[in-house]
Amino acid sequence: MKTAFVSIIGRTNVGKSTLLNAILGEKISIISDKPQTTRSRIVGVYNAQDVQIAFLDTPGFHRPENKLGARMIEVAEESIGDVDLILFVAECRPPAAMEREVIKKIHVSGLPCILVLNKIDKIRKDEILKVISAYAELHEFDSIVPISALQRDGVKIVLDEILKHMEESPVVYYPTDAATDRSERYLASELVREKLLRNLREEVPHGTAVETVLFKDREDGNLTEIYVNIICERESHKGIIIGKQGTMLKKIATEARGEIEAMLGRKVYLECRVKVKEDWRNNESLINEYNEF
Ligand SMILES: Nc1nc2c(ncn2[C@@H]2O[C@H](COP(=O)(O)OP(=O)(O)OP(=O)(O)O)[C@@H](O)[C@H]2O)c(=O)[nH]1
Ligand SMILES: [Mg+2]
Repeated sequence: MKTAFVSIIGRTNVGKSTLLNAILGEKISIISDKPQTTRSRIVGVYNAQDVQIAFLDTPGFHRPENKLGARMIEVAEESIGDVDLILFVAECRPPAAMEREVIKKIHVSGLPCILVLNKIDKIRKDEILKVISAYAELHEFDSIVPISALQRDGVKIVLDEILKHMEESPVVYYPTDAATDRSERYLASELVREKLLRNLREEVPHGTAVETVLFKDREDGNLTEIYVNIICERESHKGIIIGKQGTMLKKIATEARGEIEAMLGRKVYLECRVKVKEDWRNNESLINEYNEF
């Protein structure tokens, strides 16, 4: 077997989780158009004949405005450490200060690094070469691959590049039939959080967390009962999340239930309660209670 641990790092919102899901052909990590979607490190396992790649999807680099953000950055920085290879994902445009800072960290680590320039569907073809040479001046990347994770364009090339860096290993680190190290219980809470991010605006979704309080298969067979708490920061946010006559919460729960059913392959009963915890994103113990880092 050939195995490798690969960290996917980069600024927030560049498409790291979209790339992971595209590589795996399965939704492991949640995605949204808002920054700071991924909050903790999540392992996605790619299994093929004689090959296992454990990808670490990580929170995106950003300027933190609270203790939760600072913790997320720590998680991202730690992910640059003990791996075989780094996939540095950036949008395909000239490198800005944030990208230069991340490159410094990569440089210090001394690890091999593939630069993935994402979202090429949004720019003109002749721009791509300019961006590649701007990046090539900053660091000796092992390779630079322009892709569109959204359109699955170039994803296979990324995999081929990773395969070049893999070595024989006497041990396999993850079961060969599982695509992630996370429980269904955790993935269910993440899917609810994704729907909060997709349906709500401004500060409201960023101040939410989701905890699964009960996850139980009914004895008669095909139904899983899931009870979750949606935590938000303010009483006024609670009103927005529930919406007029409960319409918003119903929409969020219906969308989440559909995806959880697809993931589990069975019917789901999902109940969501909304709770307020003032300013929990600045409270260490609440941050640890509501997140599995
Ligand atoms: N146009 C375009 N959009 C993309 C592409 N890849 C991802 N996106 C979009 O970019 C946004 C962010 O994607 P994510 O995968 O959540 O980004 P991320 O880097 O994981 O973000 P964080 O978890 O916040 O760090 C979503 O709206 C995606 O649909 C792409 O190739 N092209
Ligand atoms: Mg992400």
